[in-house]
Amino acid sequence: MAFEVRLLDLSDPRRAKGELEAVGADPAGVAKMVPKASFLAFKATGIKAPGANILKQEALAAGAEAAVSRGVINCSVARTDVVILGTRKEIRALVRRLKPQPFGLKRLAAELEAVLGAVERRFELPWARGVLRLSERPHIMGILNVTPDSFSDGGEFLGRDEALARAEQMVAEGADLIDVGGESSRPGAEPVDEAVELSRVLPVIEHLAPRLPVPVSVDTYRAGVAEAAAAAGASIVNDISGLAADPAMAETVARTGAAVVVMHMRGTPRTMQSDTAYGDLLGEVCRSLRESAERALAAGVPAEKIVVDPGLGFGKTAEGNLVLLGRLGELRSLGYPVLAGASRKSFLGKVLGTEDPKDRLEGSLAAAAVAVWNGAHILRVHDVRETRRAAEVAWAVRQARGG
Ligand code: HH2
Repeated sequence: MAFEVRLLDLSDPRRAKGELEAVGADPAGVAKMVPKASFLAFKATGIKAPGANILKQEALAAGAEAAVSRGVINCSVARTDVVILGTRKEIRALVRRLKPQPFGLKRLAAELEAVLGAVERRFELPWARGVLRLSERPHIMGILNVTPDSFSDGGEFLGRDEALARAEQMVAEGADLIDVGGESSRPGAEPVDEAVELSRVLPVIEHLAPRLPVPVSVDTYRAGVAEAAAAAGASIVNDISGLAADPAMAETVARTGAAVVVMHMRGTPRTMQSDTAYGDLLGEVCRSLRESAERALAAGVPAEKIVVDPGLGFGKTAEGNLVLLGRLGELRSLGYPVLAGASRKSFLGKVLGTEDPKDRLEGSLAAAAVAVWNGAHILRVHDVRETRRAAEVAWAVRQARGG
């Protein structure tokens, strides 16, 4: 090849700047060209047909593209989903053009602008004794199940002393948070009484929270358990129902000052595997997480204390979990840090052909590396030392690549 033509991956603006500077481009030109280097794609739903016609025209005028249902031309459909394609520069121009337009396009412009901002946001999660700088490196949440029946480690850490020893071991291995759970949420699990859940988690959290140098979270969907756990020193409420199971949960989280992880799940652990078909998996997960986050905000939880989680293994097929992991980066549009919990789950067992959750370490580490590569901020895991090391390598590669 006389001119050595090759591909460049300039999706990150910093990388684009570096490559443009490397050819000696004029600094003013670099500033103009960087927004043309990264290509973005957005999906929006329920745009009114007349609005979609205008959107299409304005997108083309801005140099971008908008794919709409063919029925919008003669208004044979009332509304359409749209896919918007363009460089950062073109999308910004489109936003400007949409702002004065009717049929909901002003609102669409605002939402596009919000997502553009969300994608670049950096996150810090405050807790009573410090701040977790979530954008500076991947954080590891060590799992402490004080249950007799959790799918991979049930019955191992039930006592206060065993629980403390296990938590201290995980912190020594590099855990940045410890997640204490008193009810198994494995597929098909029956709920336990609130009193039973409390009797499992409270003594452990009371004992752990003042002794550990890292924040403790409580894995519960019950407001009563969250309230007592926060009073006992828990800093985070990890709610697998995304604040939907208990109507008092959002307000309880706000009042206690705890942070919250809102996870996506369809149904309950008992029923979730009976309906795993989605028309648009990513769309539904994003919509549901946005609703959960809005529930938290409306109750008074500050935005900086909200974390979102797609709920790997909760009401999805094995294939669906792989899709979610591979497309995890799309959750950035929500504007909150992302937690991923793939550790030892059965979709990994399916790929590896292993029924035994403890025989899924390598799969869990590969999933952790993919999650970090795709922008996960927190990994919820059983094997802390191994995940920390795998995550560090994935993170180092990401940094070397330039974001
Ligand atoms: N997974 C489990 C439980 N809680 N919380 C969040 N935020 N994300 C998850 O992916 C998640 C979770 C299930 O795993 P585990 O705690 O190991 O098992 P069990 O529910 O059987 O105790």
